[in-house]
Amino acid sequence: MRGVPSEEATERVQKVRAGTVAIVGRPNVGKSTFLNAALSVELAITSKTPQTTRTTLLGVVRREVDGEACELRMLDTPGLHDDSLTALNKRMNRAAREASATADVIVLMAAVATAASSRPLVPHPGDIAIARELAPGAKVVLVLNKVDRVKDKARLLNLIDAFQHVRSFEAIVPISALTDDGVNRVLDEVARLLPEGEPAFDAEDLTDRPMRYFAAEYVREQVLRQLREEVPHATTVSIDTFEETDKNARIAATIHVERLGQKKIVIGEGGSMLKQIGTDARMRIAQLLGKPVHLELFVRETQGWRDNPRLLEELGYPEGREPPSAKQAPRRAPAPRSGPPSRGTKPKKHRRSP
Ligand SMILES: Nc1nc2c(ncn2[C@@H]2O[C@H](COP(=O)(O)OP(=O)(O)O)[C@@H](O)[C@H]2O)c(=O)[nH]1
Ligand SMILES: [Mg+2]
Repeated sequence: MRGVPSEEATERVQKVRAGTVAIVGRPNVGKSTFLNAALSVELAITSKTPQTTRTTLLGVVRREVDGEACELRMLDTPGLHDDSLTALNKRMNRAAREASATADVIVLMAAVATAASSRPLVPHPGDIAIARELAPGAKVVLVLNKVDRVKDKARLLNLIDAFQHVRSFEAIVPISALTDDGVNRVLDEVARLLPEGEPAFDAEDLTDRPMRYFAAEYVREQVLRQLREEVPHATTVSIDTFEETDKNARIAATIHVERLGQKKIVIGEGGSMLKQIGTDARMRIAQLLGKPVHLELFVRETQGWRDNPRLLEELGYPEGREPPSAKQAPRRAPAPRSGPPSRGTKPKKHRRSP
């Protein structure tokens, strides 16, 4: 027999939604910029060079939508591109396809072109191909990014219409990831499509990748931003030592390139380029770690690493990656401020770089 209802029974049970969200699209449309805007943290590396992102990166976004607590496990993916070039390109495309095949919701990102205002806006053929290849039953939100480039927003209607002829979308949201316009709307639309389920991550977790992964990525980001043409594509970074105390961190990293000429470019006149890369990367790593960083860089010629399966494994580009799970990570990057990342209160120290 039951007496007075217990406190637990009378407490309102809040529904929880949780799931994975794959961000897919062509290279350079702004997928990583969008992830960073969603997190309010510059976690992922971004640059003007296509194929900046080479591995999937998880960022955990929490928000309350319609009175329900939601955990969005967002997966930034490499851009889908022609992969006839190297084994690395094949692995990048495979990572993106695996993420979209296993995700609960897909964010298909396309960017508006900088077409003359007299010409109608049309989708890039690559966007159409990707939209067609997504599973017919998949829940897809189409995000049209870079609308800051279009003054007359009515021009977007033609673009939206063209996409709707290809497949059905749960929602279509025009945004500017760069100016953080419309990002919240995408997150709300996506959250509503997530299944009911338990959160997989602790409230303070931002990602499942360890800090040394970001240290390597932030060095590579500076190579991408400061050098042109073939050097960024031929570059990868490995961490030799990573020692962290309460007060600071000491990191030694090697920048691998494929040829002697590239090595000379990365080092620069009297070591000036390497010095600049080191200074900028160190600041970025220190920001995420929240403590001073001592960074030592080496440059090495590692011939043919992009086509060598053993070297690709060693350098952090595995054949396939398991879908994210809370158990996977030995050490996670901490959220760089107290409490779970919430939108709307962007701390100054995580300002976007130009
Ligand atoms: N104008 C404009 N540029 C953007 C926007 N979002 C991203 N970008 C730029 O597009 C380039 C590629 O961005 P990134 O996020 O690395 O693209 P990804 O390859 O799809 O991950 C970078 O130079 C970004 O600054 C946007 O909303 N508007
Ligand atoms: Mg990217």
